[in-house]
Amino acid sequence: MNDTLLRSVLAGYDFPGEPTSVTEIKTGHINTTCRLTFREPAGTRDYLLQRINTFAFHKPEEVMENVTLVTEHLHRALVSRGMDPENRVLRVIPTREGRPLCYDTDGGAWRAYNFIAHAHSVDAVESPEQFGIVGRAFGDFQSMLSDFPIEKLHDTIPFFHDTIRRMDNFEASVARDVAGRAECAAEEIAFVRARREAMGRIVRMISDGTLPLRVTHNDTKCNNVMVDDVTGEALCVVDLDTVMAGSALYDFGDAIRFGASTAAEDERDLSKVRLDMDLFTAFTEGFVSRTARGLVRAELDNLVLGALVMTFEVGLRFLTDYLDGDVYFRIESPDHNLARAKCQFKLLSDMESHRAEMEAVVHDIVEKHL
Ligand code: GN1
Ligand code: MG
Repeated sequence: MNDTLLRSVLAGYDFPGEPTSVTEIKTGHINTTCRLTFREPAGTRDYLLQRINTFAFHKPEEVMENVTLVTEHLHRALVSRGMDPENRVLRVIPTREGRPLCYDTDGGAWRAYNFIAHAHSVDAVESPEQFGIVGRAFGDFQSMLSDFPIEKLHDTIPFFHDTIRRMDNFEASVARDVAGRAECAAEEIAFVRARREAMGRIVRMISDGTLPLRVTHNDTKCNNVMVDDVTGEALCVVDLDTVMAGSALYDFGDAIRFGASTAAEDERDLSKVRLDMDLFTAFTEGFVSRTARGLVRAELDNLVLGALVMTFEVGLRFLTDYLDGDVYFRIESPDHNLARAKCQFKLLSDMESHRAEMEAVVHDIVEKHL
């Protein structure tokens, strides 16, 4: 992290106390995040400072309008449920001028949040119980925002989960082949093309009104839930930049894609990549127990489709970025995006062969909670 830039950002805030440390947090492929520690008379206090990646988010002001409205709504929802919102919801820390964003001397856009204390997030789920907790957390998130005025939300990344548009962009990238990589990805390109029709179903069901639009998180990886260091209970859902109007299937599906896999998102040994049915069942139970009554039948009936489509879509995005020469996702090796795509497609193939089992699990859980 660049010290001069950081100093110019810190000067924009009125943090009480003396800064004692700045530590970069490396989870996340998009934004740059760090933890700031300040010494105060009564002890130390931490904040989360993040630079918003404006290549991904073209209008950071709109991101912060969404985040402010959503966090205020969540705060009120927690209070009305008799919960203490402290440490359970992000709070935007305003700059000296009272603004939600601070621009550094290079024009980079930064924002600060309260730091969720005595908590951590998990990149790999350790047990079905733990994933059930994550399921309840995203289910509660969905239900606490069910009365949020959706028309107030900006599309921070337009067409974010528009799988059909993403397939069109992918075809354009294959045709351009700017990095000369299409030949190395021939098998994956064929894999995508074979699923073009099937994977457009959610978008079509939204357009024809079968699926309603809801306030959705849109990036429901398990590491976006902070859990209590001691009790393991979920405290706070974070990474709210992509909260937009979307389908509940996206949130269910993306959580399964990431958390119910037997391997990391970029595992290269594909023999290790499968869907773990126990994890799938535990998350479904958690999520559906909190949302069943708020969702319509078409949503409950298509949760499994959500898992398939989200796995496909992220794989497609990794593959597209590989073809484009790695312009979007942060990578650690030249073929990282291709490895990620292969891993997602292996997971999707496994889901396709266990689809009937997945449908049966969802069916039983839904019936139980309706
Ligand atoms: C990105 O914020 P982060 O790094 O958790 C991406 C998600 C992908 C995810 C894949 C704004 O999420 O859409 O699902 O990587 N976020 C954005 O790991 O594009
Ligand atoms: Mg994210």
